[in-house]
Amino acid sequence: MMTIWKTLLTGCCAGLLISSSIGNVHVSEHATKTSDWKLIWQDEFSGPNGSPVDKDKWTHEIGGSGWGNHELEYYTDRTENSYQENGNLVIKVVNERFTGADNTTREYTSARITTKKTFKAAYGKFEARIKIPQGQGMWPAFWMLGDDINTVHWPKCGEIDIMENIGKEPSTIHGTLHGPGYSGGGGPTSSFMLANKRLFADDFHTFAVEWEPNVIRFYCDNVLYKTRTPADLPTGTTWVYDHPFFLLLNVAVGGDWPGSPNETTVFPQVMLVDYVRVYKRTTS
Ligand SMILES: [Ca+2]
Repeated sequence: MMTIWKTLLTGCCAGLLISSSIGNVHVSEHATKTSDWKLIWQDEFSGPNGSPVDKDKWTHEIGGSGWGNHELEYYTDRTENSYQENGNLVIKVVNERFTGADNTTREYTSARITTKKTFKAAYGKFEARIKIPQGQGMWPAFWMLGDDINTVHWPKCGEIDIMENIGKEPSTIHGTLHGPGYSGGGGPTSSFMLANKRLFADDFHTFAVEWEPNVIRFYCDNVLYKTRTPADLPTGTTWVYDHPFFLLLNVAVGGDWPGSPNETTVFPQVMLVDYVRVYKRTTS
């Protein structure tokens, strides 16, 4: 059964918009070969330990508005919340009282970075290797938004959620599409679950989509777990995945979908990102 949370557009940025449906995972063979793809953009996060994210590649989104999902964190651009270390991007979730320039006070801080100003692409393979945080209330995500968000607005710009996890489901990640008329529960969503109750937070895993005209394929650890086409959209709605999108990485705390942290949640939490790589298809 779908569960729906409505996301509002706040300023220049859309929040996460989620629907959840844990069902059977249909695993298929890889649709393409590695040699079909040429690397065109990457961040390996190999800067000096403690250094901030590369400003030529990422921009911070700052604020504690709740991001349309009643989230509890304040996103900052401080190196307390995001930095490079040992070849990884670290997004660190801290339980601390923080008041931002907008006078909003939150009890948690975290980071949300985007390539909105620095990189966008239409079609391609978009992949990240990530070790997610854990605990009730955590909501890490690797996702994309249409670059026309400021003109046509969300959800018409389109949203591709390559990986989302909520702490209460430590063995499951979700891949979802959202667009006009399917911004809520109508957004085609699917899940990938680790076997034997293994936890995503215990290891690095790769999360990817292969996005081509009229098809988006979702992968976890190189396993194709869902293929989406316009036929999967609700009747009368439009496939909006035909223009450039940009990337986002963030860890939200609380909000309508994951619920709030509780006494079992351990802070600080970190999301480690070994790399983000984008490929263009070289074959047809
Ligand atoms: Ca790396």
